[in-house]
Amino acid sequence: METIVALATPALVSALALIRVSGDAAFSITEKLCGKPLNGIEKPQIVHAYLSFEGRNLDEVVLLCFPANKSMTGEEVVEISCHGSPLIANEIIQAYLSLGARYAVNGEFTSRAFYNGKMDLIQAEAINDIINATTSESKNVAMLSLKGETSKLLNPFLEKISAMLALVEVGIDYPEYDEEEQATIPALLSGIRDMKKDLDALIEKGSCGHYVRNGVDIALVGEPNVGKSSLLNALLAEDKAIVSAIPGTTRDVVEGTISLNGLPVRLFDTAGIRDTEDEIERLGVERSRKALEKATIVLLVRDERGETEEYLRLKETLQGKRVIEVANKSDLTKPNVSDVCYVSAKNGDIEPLKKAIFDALSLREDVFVTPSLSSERELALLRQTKTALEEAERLCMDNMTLDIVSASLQEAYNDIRRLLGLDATQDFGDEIFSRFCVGK
Ligand SMILES: Nc1nc2c(ncn2[C@@H]2O[C@H](COP(=O)(O)OP(=O)(O)OP(=O)(O)O)[C@@H](O)[C@H]2O)c(=O)[nH]1
Ligand SMILES: [Mg+2]
Repeated sequence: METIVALATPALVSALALIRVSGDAAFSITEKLCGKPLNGIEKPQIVHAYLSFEGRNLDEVVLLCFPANKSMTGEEVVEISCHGSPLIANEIIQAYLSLGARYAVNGEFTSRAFYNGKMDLIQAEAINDIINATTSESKNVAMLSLKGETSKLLNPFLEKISAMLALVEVGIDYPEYDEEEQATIPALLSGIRDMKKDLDALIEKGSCGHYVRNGVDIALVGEPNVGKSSLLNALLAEDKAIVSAIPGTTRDVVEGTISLNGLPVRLFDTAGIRDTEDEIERLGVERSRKALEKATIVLLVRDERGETEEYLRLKETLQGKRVIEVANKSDLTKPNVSDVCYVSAKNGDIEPLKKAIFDALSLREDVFVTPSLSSERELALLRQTKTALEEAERLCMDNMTLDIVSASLQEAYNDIRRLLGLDATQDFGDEIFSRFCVGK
């Protein structure tokens, strides 16, 4: 493979920078720059060296040299730890480019690892998740994927379907065989139904895992002065938004991020919604409406006045959204309605709201500590697998022949292989890895 090079650390002044090189000529180009023999290295080795090119000293570096059979990409890899100056890093990269390497594209190191069979697609995607995770919990779950724990969830499906397909084959090819060794429609049907149940559980868990992986957007909406900004500040434990007794204080959307027991949450405090003559406030109200459209959960906030006409009107427009009704200023009233979350932003009494958010997402504790198939790609393929199984179930019920049922089962089998990235084409992989950054 062509030799690729990229800076793996940010192009900023720092203590050290790391440059990564991978490909057939990784060792031979490095030899030219450091003047030390590297070809023939059989296990990972640390080499101290001075790099120079065309008579110029580049830097004193530490080289981590991995032979192809012991590297992350499955090719010769050299990781150059140099002094953390963008200038030095660039000079080293330019020297590699002059000697035949080319600059890596996004995610190319990981995609090579994938195509060289060093990891499956779920593991490769986990690398991106680990780097982008914003809470320890989401990072820990991504680590499970990297270790292959998530991929393992799919093995029982592959095993069950291939066992079924094998029995069907026997039935089609050797109809004279013992009944016991052949697939029968009732046996297939029960196997398919069991798998569908397991798949449903996987999809449900994955949908929750999706929130842990990607976080949720939560918008605070309500009439002016009910305490939305005060609630935002209480949730963030920080005086981020301006609070005042004057209705119409907040105009722009104010954003903040928190980890809610490990769940990454992006909060959007918005302008109080009301009809107004004030041009700036009106623009603010428009932004509030946009923010609530995007939100996964809407916190519909009211105060001690309870359900006002405007509140009910707003509630009406939120049909079909996940809404938590929040009664703020509970220090001024006694809770008297169920299904409403009583809080006091002023006293910092917001625990019930945190619980309500978890409940609204049906989040169980185990999604923070166990693997799940939770990316959009994974969930889409799981749903596709389910459709294929449903089709197989329907064909069984219609008493179709084994070969027809078998085609749907094969479809389900292929979907699961696709989940793992088996049989992936180059275009398909390029699409996925383009979301990575250079150097990964
Ligand atoms: N007693 C009491 N007062 C509160 C509470 N939360 C907020 N307030 C007061 O209510 C007033 C309005 O609070 P804000 O947080 O600015 O209300 P808002 O909904 O953001 O208002 P707008 O930005 O104008 O839409 C302020 O005087 C707050 O001190 C609470 O829990 N209890
Ligand atoms: Mg406000």
